[in-house]
Amino acid sequence: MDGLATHDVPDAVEPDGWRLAVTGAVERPLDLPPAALRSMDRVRVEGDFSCVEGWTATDLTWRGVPVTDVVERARPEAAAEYALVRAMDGDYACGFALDRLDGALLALELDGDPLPVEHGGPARLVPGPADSDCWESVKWVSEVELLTDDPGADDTARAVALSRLE
Ligand SMILES: Nc1nc2c(c(=O)[nH]1)N[C@H]1C(S)=C(S)[C@@H](COP(=O)(O)O)O[C@H]1N2
Ligand SMILES: [Mo]
Repeated sequence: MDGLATHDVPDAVEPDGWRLAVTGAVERPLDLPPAALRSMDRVRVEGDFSCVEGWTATDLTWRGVPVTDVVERARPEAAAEYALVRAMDGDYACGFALDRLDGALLALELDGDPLPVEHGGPARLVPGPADSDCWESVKWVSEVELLTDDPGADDTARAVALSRLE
């Protein structure tokens, strides 16, 4: 059984005092402390994780809050169709059509322990069962911004992640 690769944690990542913001095309913007997320129903997602770099981590068990539950609490506007998931490491942000977040988790635990900062703690987006790219598993999530339009060039995740390979 192989685990996740361990990458450097960028200086901008600051887990102390972490909160999760839900912003943009919502009626009720949220700024949630960790205790608020821990008080929500949590679910488990199991599976392997592969990076385009050529490695696979097998049999991971993530536990956390469904992203859609968090988003619903902010009451998205009817026109909201996309989400840009931002992270603490600078301009890292990954865009999703909202229906792609069905089944996605805001993971707070990995294999029964609090998610270590090396692997994206306090919270990491774990995309649902549909095919996803490794850079869509956003570590150090800080904000979910709801959008009415495709985020286009604001979606930096692929470019930033690939620039960090090697
Ligand atoms: N915020 C953020 N999330 C990220 C990345 C990143 O650089 N920043 N890299 C992505 C890539 S390319 C991979 S393969 C995985 C690596 O996860 P790991 O460090 O837990 O192995 O995180 C993904 N999520
Ligand atoms: Mo990756």
